[in-house]
Amino acid sequence: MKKIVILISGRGSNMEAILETARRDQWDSRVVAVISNRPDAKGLETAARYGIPTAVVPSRSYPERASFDAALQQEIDRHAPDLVVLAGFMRILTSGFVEHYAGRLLNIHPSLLPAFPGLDTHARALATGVRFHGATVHFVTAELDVGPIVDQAVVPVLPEDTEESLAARVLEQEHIIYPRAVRDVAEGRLRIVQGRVLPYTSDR
Ligand code: NHR
Ligand code: GAR
Repeated sequence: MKKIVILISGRGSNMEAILETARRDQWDSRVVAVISNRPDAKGLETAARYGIPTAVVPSRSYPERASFDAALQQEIDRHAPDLVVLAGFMRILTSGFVEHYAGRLLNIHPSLLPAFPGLDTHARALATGVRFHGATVHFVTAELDVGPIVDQAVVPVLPEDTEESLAARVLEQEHIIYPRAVRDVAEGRLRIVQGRVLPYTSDR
């Protein structure tokens, strides 16, 4: 049984998709804790409804990134997780933190990386006039939003789209690809080879 810790900052709909899928499909892996850097994150209540232990490590209370990351790492490691999942987690993490979880730290980013790393991805997609947009699940590395890609989903950008309508279309796909990716990584079905994510196969 693999142990998963989920980090959130807000609504937690991706977290809920993972909890719901894990329960429905009776995963062998288990979400052992949900941790937020914001005390007011709505996702904390959702996690509690699923009976998952929650904790807050308030980033506002730490003047330095390194001291926040150290406190967060300590809280995470109480659970000795096999996998740490960022789900709408809004704080850039220090290289020391990222290296501590190398190969077991996942993120979902709301764009088709390498397009639109960073924030405000839907507004930037609309402003750029791309015809397709989407979401990317990737391993987290020290450099922002460039880690090895686990999966992507594509959605069309429609002429009448607003930031909200586009975000909603992307989010629907996030809720499909993220639970699947989390399960595949937790259950050891994927490996990183020269910066690319490959399935384990019997013939290679
Ligand atoms: N940390 C590292 N080192 N590497 C990555 O790839 C990371 C990461 C931390 C978070 C998620 C990412 C996203 O999917 C993520 C990937 C926050 C920011 C940001 O600018 C950017 C990208 C992501 C998450 N955060 C501001 C900061 O100064 C704060 C913004 C806020 O609090 O609202 O940390 O998009
Ligand atoms: C999701 O769209 C996720 O991809 C994005 O924020 C939303 C969180 O929603 N993540 C980031 O922008 C990370 N910087 P959720 O809290 O309902 O899962």
